[in-house]
Amino acid sequence: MTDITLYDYWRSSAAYRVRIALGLCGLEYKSVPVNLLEGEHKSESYRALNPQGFVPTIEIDSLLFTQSLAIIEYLAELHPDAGLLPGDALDRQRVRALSYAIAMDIHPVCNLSVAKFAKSIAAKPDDMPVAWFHKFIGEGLAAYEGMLAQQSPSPFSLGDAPTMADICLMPQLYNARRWEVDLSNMPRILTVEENCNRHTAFQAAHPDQHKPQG
Ligand SMILES: N[C@@H](CCC(=O)N[C@@H](CS)C(=O)NCC(=O)O)C(=O)O
Repeated sequence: MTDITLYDYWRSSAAYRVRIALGLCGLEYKSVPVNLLEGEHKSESYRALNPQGFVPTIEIDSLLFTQSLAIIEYLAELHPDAGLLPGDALDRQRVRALSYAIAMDIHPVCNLSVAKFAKSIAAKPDDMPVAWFHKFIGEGLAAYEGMLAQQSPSPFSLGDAPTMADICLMPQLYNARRWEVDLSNMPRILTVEENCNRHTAFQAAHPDQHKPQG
């Protein structure tokens, strides 16, 4: 892999996942910002790259890839030593289950366009989006905590090193904190968060490092 361009938005959880994965694989990349608030992801030129009109899109050696988990699994196959997915089939299943609990069950209902539409038809629009995010992020993360509690304690979501599960968890926690979701009853998640926060790949991918200047 020589030439990598990430179509990115600093606060996008899905793009943040891919930034972490690239860091864990030790891959350098060029970032092209796509401003979601200005609707750039719905433009004809961006949809030519990603027909779904979502970020991220990644271009690797002139090939386009979409869907953050599919991108991460592709990177995992090309860079098995990065440990994004464990070598053992049972552990891989566990990591995927944790990852999907966030990426497929929490994230889609908290997407910008979904929350905006929900607000437009809500009986109590003034409660939106806070009540919405508190419910779906709070319940979803409580379930993730329950999944961790079924396993023996470990520094990361599964084992002693970060995997795709932590890559999905950290952006979701960033959002949870942004919306002030109560995480106090989630000790296993808080331990994982602390360990990820010490890791350079997670630090470098943090939205604060990718926020537009000025
Ligand atoms: N399943 C997709 C989801 C991508 C996605 O939802 N991206 C969000 C940002 S985190 C987006 O582009 N939202 C734009 C919108 O909702 O209009 C993936 O994992 O790549």
